[in-house]
Amino acid sequence: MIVMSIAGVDPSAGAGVFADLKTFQAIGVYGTGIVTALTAQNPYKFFSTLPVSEDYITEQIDAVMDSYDVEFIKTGMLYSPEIIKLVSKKIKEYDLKAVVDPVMVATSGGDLTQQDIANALNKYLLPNSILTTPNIAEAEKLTGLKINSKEDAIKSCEKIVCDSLITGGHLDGINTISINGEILIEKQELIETDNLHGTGCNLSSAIVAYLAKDNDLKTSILKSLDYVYEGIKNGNYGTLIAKI
Ligand code: PXL
Repeated sequence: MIVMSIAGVDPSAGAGVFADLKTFQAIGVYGTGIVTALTAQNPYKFFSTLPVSEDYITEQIDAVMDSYDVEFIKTGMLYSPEIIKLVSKKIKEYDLKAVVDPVMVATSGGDLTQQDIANALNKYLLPNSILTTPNIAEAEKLTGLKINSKEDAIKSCEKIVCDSLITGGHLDGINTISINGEILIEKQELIETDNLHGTGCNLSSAIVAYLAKDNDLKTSILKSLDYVYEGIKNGNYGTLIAKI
């Protein structure tokens, strides 16, 4: 059970590849990590981004695929339309099942993408993916539809070109799931906390880990929503990391 994260590095390790690896480990799968960009940030402040060249991202993916048998991957911060294109090419080349966290803006307001990447995600990556996990703002960018209610979220979910989970942290805890055209609503209580940095990263990597452990997509999503919820309650992410 070897999985892969293709994402950016957050050195404070609440988000990005480092966080993904911790989640893979916690759920019991072996994680590999492809770095698309370095960032300098902490949960409160974003300083800067240093993208990795497309050639070197390609070399990292090929190096891992050369010796590991990977079936499920997640993608996080992909930074540019060019990186999105190369990742979707690799997904096809290696027949990978991808869960896409369509990362666009950091919680701390940092520059996680070079420009508007919603088009490139819709055109190149999502049609070749098994699931995408946008939050409300990302879903609005992907679909062009405003989301103010459960009904709006359902419409957006149905418009996204692959199966989708629109997370409900900014919609009263209402998570909207669309699998094979079927809608499922999973409501969670909101928790009063500032311990939210990286929750999206950890959610998508948990889904990949549960998929690799032979759960179906719906079960993997529901288990991952619980996993992240417990993590938020226990202070496992960004800001309260010292409590571990
Ligand atoms: O959660 C979005 C995200 C993804 N990837 C990296 C990040 C962040 C948020 O800060 O830093 C590298």
